[in-house]
Amino acid sequence: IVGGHDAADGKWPWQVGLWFCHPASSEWILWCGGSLIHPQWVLTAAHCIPGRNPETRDFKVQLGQVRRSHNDSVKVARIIQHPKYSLEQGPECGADVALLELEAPVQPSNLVRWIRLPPASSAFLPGTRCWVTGWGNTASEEPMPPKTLQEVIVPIVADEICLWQYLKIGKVIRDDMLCAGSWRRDSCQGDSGGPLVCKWRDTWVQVGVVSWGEGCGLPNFPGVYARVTSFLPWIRRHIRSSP
Ligand code: 4AZ
Repeated sequence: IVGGHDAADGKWPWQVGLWFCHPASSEWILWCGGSLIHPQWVLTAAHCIPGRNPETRDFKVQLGQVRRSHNDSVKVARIIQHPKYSLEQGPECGADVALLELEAPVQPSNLVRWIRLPPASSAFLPGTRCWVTGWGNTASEEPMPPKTLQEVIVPIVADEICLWQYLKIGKVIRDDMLCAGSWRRDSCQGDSGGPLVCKWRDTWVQVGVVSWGEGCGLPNFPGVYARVTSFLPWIRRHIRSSP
């Protein structure tokens, strides 16, 4: 997160940290963000799941803590990547969402709670002040991962403005993406998979999943997010069909 500050305990109770056992060093690293969208399901980015045959044992999920810690993390039982996500092309081709089923449902508390998905009909006007959270880099030039979860306000950017700005560097913003952020307020590497949340009629809803962007916090290049409303039927189908 660029331009943010430390989040207070319990302010973003759906935020999770996705830990990955790095094959080269076999060390656990805080690899990506994610969000609890149900007692037993986490939404994250498809590009946070490396490789063709990911193993559930290489992942674990940190809940209810703003500090980086995998001490009481939860195991992953199942990984479901969106079928339209392309491993070869990466997040710029869209469908950058994945679901993680946890081994057991979590108990809600002051520190752990799931976030609502937005109604299919919801729309957020350009300029709407939403929030993005994560443990990713706080600057693009000087990677400096923070100890505490960071939060920052990012305005929703009009689709046509974002499309035009990225077209100038030869990149296409697709219908299943949305843009948010401004100069010096953005998500960054390491925040991927984490939630972009907005208030909808007085309740928080998750509007985006941190996906990609040109640098971090640059003028004219807002952060690009997977648009949650584009994936509602896919998400609901998987969550419903679990035992
Ligand atoms: C990344 O590399 C990344 N500024 C994530 C988010 C953004 C840029 C890059 C958005 O994972």
